[in-house]
Amino acid sequence: MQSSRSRLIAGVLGAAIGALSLAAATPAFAAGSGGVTDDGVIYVDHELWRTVATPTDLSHTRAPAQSWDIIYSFGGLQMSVAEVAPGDPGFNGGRWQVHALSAPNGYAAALASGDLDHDGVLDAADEVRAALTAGDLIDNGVVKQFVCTLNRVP
Ligand SMILES: [Ca+2]
Repeated sequence: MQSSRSRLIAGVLGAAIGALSLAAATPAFAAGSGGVTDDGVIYVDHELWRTVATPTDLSHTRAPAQSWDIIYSFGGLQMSVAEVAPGDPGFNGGRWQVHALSAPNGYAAALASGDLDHDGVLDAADEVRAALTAGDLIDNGVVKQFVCTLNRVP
């Protein structure tokens, strides 16, 4: 009797913790960051891609982490950067986890440590990771999950 009560309490606590983490992910979406990028345009490996159709918000699903690809969102500092595009090895069919980035030392510092090809913008995932490694970008975690395909901008 006692142990089944303990299991019940553990289950309730687990559900509460799950609800809390979902709540933490919700405000950015509710605040109208619904567009991942300005104009739905995004960098992948130094090329511009455009999001297609209306993104489907999947913030409340519990898909395993490995079935998502990452979009790095700069919160208006520059266009977002995705780590893969359709056709790339490991592309998960347009299932995206958006990570919010911030630049604690300023955007110029992030560029200085991450803009590996010196074209004035962080336009590839390896450039974003270089700035993250240098500490000039901070990954504030997942703020949104959705499904949306990408088309290359001509
Ligand atoms: Ca660059």
